[in-house]
Amino acid sequence: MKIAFIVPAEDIRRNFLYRTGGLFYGHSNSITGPLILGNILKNAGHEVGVYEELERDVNFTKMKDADVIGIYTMTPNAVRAYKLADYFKREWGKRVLIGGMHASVMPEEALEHADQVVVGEAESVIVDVVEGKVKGKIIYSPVIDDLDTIPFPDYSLLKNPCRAANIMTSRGCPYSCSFCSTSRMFSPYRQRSPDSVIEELTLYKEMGFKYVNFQDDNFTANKKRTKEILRKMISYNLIFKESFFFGRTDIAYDEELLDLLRQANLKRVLIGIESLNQDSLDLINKKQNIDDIKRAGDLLAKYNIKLIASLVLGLDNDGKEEIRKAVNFCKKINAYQLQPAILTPYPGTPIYEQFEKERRIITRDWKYFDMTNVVFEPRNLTSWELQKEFFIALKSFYSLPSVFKIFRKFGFDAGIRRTGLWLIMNFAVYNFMKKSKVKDGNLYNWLSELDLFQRYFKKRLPELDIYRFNYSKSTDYTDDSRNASLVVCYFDSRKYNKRKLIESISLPKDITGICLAIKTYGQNEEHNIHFSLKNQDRFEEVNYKKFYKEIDHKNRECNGCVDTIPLEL
Ligand code: B12
Ligand code: SF4
Repeated sequence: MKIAFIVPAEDIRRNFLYRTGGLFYGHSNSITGPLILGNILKNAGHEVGVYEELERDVNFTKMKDADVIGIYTMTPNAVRAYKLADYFKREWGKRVLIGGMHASVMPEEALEHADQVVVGEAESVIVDVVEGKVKGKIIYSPVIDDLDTIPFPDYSLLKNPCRAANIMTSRGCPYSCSFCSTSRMFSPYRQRSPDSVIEELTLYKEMGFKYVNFQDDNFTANKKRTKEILRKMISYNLIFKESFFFGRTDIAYDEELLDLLRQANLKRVLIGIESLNQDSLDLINKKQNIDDIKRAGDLLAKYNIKLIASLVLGLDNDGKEEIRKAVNFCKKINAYQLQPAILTPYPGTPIYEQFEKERRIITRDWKYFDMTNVVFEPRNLTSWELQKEFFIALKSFYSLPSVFKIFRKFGFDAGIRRTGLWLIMNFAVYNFMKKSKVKDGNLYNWLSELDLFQRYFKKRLPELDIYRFNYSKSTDYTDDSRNASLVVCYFDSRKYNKRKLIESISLPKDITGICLAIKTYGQNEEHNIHFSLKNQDRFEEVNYKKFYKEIDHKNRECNGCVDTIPLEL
């Protein structure tokens, strides 16, 4: 049989800005799951091709003769995955399988677009599923106890360019930070033997790969095993060009490990610093303290290992001040790169459960769940403010002076990359500001408008202290609005009857509820925005012009607001 695997990428990650940023950030590399599954299927006599959309657009006609199409999902590309699956089923009548991170926690949702869904690590069931021997709609695949028994990813199956081979020497992580999805998807934590790792590295050397990334969620979790792998790499001369790995601040307590990492050329590490606020670290169960972070900054510099500092923006105990303090710290210690990640409630994590219970998730449009967009209501800032903080962090870290510093400290190659990132980040900030003013239903514009109205109502009706916002383009917000004092919704005025829509929002009687319905998508913005006040049981149509006048849209200030909202960063 012919099988085509697809690793999709959303529109927002297939644009010029993102792809160019990716070029400066690192070398093209792949998700390994489909390459492993492809290898298993190849060994069972099938013909397999793996296509990834991230680096370049895929010519889908090439898979028109496939008997089965297998689609990988992570949450931020689930929408694209479903769109492709629907197309292949509807237009080509193909049999479609869906698996991966997102489908494993939302199998029923994925099944709406596929013939079968595999939950979890699919190695032990993939052949039977493809060959039609397993007929269930949702198949729960058992975890692989002994990782040494499964084949390596087969890069010859990959139909797009790939400069760096990814190796996973373990699955999962012994820690359990509350926002982390991989430690849950790949649970329990399992490790491969150093010999099996060395065999895989030898293969990549023979294939001519110059770059290898260690994509384990926590490569240094078991230091004894990591050191054994590193020693073997050094003695067999399995050294690649500046390998990347994920670690934790605890590596700084083991100088022997740092020395081996340096010798084996694993000289680029992404570490989750997350926050410099101990309460926040404790809240997310990070099991890390401020001294650990500071020590890691010092020791990595001593051993000349480049630190990619990852911060989580929007934790419940953090506000603007804490975020800026953490960014400044990363600048001060000359971190090689900064990865500000907006807190994202991925399905299947405790943070998702918590926000779901507290009704703080403002959109379920999965494409925004990529850690660069705000999809929830933070505690100490508005969603818009947090979105701005993300770009402020990028702009302040990837500044022009930092380019010179990087040239001096890390050399020419790193300097060129930083120059590229500086340019891209400035473009990204410009794009963000531009989009936030364009009323086409995009998330940035929606968050900025919301922020204005939020302030307006807070000033006007201070007795209302519950403000709930929901990003939705249809009527599916009704359930979420049940406990809300203020509901803000966008909807297409051409599709929905406004009065019917407003009446469908059932606010409890004991709350003086307000329903603010903003209509977009019209030609004339002025006539398409309406406010409706629900006072006790009665909806009142509020004179739009009177309300709107009080908001100075040009300067993005609102006369009735608590403070002003300058857009410039
Ligand atoms: C390598 C990697 C990348 C690479 C390559 C991506 C690419 N070419 O598309 C880079 C660095 C470019 C990248 C980018 C991004 N990534 Co990434 N990435 C990873 C990483 C570290 C390893 C993936 C891997 O090899 N896993 C190991 C293998 C064994 O697992 P697997 O691939 O899931 O496969 C198993 C099962 O899922 C299943 N399976 C897989 N596919 C299929 C298909 C079928 C049909 C079936 C039946 C089963 C099945 O069986 C497999 C074998 O057991 C993961 C973390 C992780 N541990 O998975 C993050 C991860 C997947 N990435 C993540 C994110 C958020 C992103 C970005 C959005 C980041 C950003 N803001 O830009 C982008 C999106 C890219 C895209 N395609 O849209 C998140 C996703 C979170 C979530 N819960 O959905 C993860 C989990 C990291 C994290 N933060 O926790 N990524
Ligand atoms: S240490 Fe990293 S990989 Fe491990 S649970 Fe925390 S965030 Fe996830």
